Amino acid sequence: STSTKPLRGAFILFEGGDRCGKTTQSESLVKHLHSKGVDAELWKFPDRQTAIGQMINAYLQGKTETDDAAVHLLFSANRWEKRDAMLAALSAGRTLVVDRYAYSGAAFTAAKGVPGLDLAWCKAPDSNLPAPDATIFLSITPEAAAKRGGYGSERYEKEEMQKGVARKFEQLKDATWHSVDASMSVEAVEAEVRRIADAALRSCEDGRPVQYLWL
Ligand code: Z5A
Repeated sequence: STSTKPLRGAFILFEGGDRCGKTTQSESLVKHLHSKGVDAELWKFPDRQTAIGQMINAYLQGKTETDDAAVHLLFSANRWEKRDAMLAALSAGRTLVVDRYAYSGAAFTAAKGVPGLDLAWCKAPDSNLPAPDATIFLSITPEAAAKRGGYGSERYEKEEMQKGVARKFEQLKDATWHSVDASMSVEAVEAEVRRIADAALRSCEDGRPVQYLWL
């Protein structure tokens, strides 16, 4: 075939701690892909628009108190409710650039240190969700992140929590994982991100099927 349309879109995920630059880099990558004629869309989790997302939003803003296990399952359900749309977009050839996903889900809950809610328990509800083709982990020390302004007012935006989350992310590294030094300039991070994204797109053009968590 002479068509250059990929068989399916790529699932490119951004993960990382507070102020690592996910918003900056995910928006920039989508613009870059559009400029190359790639059908791409930016998704963000939690998706605060849905009914479940509104419950999560109220929790993150400290307006409601929810049991730690229950809120973990809400974050997961917020991904499950998007699963069909995600698979449909990928198979229609649309590349999804996603800001946070199941790795954040597991890392943040496990970092709370609640008895029983260990990493294995935290990963279980997301099992069999579509897996990313590439996970771009924007790595930054709390010290470097601190230079980007103070912590926000949401529930997890505290130094101790962020340090614990970084340790959990470390344990979640898998074959999709690409760690990028996020303390570099925006342009230097962009260059690394584009290189990783290009390779992910090529692997999908070569027929890599959609993968599933946590295989
Ligand atoms: N959470 C969870 O518990 N369970 C789950 O399943 C999921 C999430 C999915 C909300 O996430 C919270 O939900 C989050 C995890 C938890 N809690 N925390 N922390 P969110 O994604 O909505 O919120 P966020 O992680 O706090 O994102 P953010 O505040 O939007 O940060 P960011 O996107 O990583 O950073 P940014 O806005 O691109 O950059 C921050 C600043 O640094 C900004 O001023 C930039 O201009 C600047 N910047 C960016 N790049 C650079 C470079 N390279 N150099 C210098 N300055 C830079």
